Amino acid sequence: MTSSPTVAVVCGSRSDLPVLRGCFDVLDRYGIAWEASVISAHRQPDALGNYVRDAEARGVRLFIGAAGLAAHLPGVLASLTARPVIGVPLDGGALGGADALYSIVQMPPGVPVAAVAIGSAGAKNAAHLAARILALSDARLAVAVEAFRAAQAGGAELGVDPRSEPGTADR
Ligand code: RP5
Repeated sequence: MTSSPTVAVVCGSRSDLPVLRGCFDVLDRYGIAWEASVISAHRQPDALGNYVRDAEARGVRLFIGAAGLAAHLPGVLASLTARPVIGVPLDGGALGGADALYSIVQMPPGVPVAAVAIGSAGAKNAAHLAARILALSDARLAVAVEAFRAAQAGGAELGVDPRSEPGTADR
């Protein structure tokens, strides 16, 4: 690879890709160049090391690692690079993603991973957090982040009547 994206998204399996759709959409919305790869920390550890070294050399500034089950991928990414790593726990097994969340969030001191929520919400927030980190040194991105916050703030609804919402009685 010769291109130089800003963000590298790595997931542990092709089966993880569908839930990451929101991550890619948000990165696109901010105009952040990204690339995605499928490299398992358990199944292809040497390939992961080679990839991170190559990505850094090409100018990748931040890594997003997404994995389910015993989700060591984000932590191994953080062991291979000094650049920020955001970990997305995925719901891939009997424990509903709590297994991946604990794996990602319980990093030893000195090897930090920023953990986001399980599944698609976390996938989107990984991209939003990446934008906020990169915006610290990117004025265009800082404007885009503030524009998103302003648009989101416009969604408040005052004086709603919950009894008029369909299906609320069943919840
Ligand atoms: C993890 O194991 C992957 O990130 C995936 O979430 C899970 C299952 O992988 P596959 O068996 O679908 O390849 O490493």
